Amino acid sequence: MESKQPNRRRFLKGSAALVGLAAVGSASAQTPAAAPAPAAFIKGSEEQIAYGQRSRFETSVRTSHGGRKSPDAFGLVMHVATPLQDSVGVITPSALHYVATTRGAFIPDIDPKEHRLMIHGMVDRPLTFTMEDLKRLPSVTRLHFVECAANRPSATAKTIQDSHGMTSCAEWTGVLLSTLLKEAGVQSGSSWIVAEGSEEVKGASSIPMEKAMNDCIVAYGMNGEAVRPQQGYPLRLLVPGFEGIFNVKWLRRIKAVDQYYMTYNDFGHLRQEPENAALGYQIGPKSVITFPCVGKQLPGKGFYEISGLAWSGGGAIRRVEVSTNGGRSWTDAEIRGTAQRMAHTRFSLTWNWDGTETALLSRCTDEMGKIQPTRAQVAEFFKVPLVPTYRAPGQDNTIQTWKIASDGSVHNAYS
Ligand SMILES: Nc1nc2c(c(=O)[nH]1)N[C@H]1C(S)=C(S)[C@@H](COP(=O)(O)O)O[C@H]1N2
Ligand SMILES: [Mo]
Repeated sequence: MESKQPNRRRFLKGSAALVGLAAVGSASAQTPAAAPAPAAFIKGSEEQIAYGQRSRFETSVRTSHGGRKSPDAFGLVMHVATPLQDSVGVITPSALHYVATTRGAFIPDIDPKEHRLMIHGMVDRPLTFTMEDLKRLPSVTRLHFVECAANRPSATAKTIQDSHGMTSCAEWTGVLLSTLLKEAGVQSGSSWIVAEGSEEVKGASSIPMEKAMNDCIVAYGMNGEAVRPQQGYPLRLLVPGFEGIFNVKWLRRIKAVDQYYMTYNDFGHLRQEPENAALGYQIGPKSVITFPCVGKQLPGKGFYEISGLAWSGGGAIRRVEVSTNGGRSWTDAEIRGTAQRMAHTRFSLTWNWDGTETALLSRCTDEMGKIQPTRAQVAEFFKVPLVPTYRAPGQDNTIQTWKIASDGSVHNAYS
């Protein structure tokens, strides 16, 4: 990113900025003081030593999504959202990764020693892999986001967790699916795969062979340890940049076939209208400002770092622009770290709030040159009127607006 690097430096050099910064700490005429000696200490326990826990003062948690309580009265796990309002950097801790089950699921309790992955159908050599077999094969480790179709900007959600928390980003380790398919020898004429999970309803998805042979990962590792049960332990499919439902968890079977197969997932999920269906595959460029965001309270005018996440199914994020005046003008934000392909990318922009009512927006551009749209642009594209209740079809990647009131409270609005 050779974009506006100097912005921040220029900002910090300005004398107005220094006054602003002083207001961030509790500066006063008194002598500055470091933190007092701790009043209490954590007594070591075998458990803490064996598997670490976060501080008891850290309370950020996942919450049920879409009005479906999780777990429900039967112990089924439904949709659960990531607390993006508390996120820093780009990796979602495994314990906070969002969870989606298509119809609610009892999380399978799979013994990895018993688990098998079968590859069959239109292949020369049907194969069965144990977890040990898979771990002997060449591996890849890549940062990728997963996002559910239930994730959409909102004018009414009370938290960003509700509107945008059905996406997370983790470091995934596993074997490229192409390695396994080449080993099995895919027959000419096979143009799709059907990937199937192990739970009672056998969540399954049809995926184009071209994608299967490109960058899909049969993953056993997540953020440096085994994939968590809620994310598909011991094995899940990662289909980078495609809608969440393709990322089959508790993966047990991959069948090479010659056509799209309808699965349990198709009912009520992937629509048949062409524009909906197409939008369900590769996720478009999307970004959201995670600070400030709805529900936060700015203590007063002065210096802030606007920060957010951008991602795209079309590759790496090339550019993020932020507007601090309701979309009238845009400034290039800084990309924090290295933008990875099909991964959350952190951006930020320094901002000196003058204390008046305004609105913050972000929009990103991916390596294909695709730009995140407004709702109005999507409605125009599909030639439908932009009524207040208009929902962009498919995976909604439209811009989210945060309104800043003069009292510093932050509210949401549609773009
Ligand atoms: N076997 C199986 N795989 C599944 C699902 C499921 O219900 N069963 N849910 C899908 C949906 S809808 C999404 S959005 C992603 C969510 O992945 P996560 O729970 O690891 O965040 O998993 C997909 N894979
Ligand atoms: Mo989903």
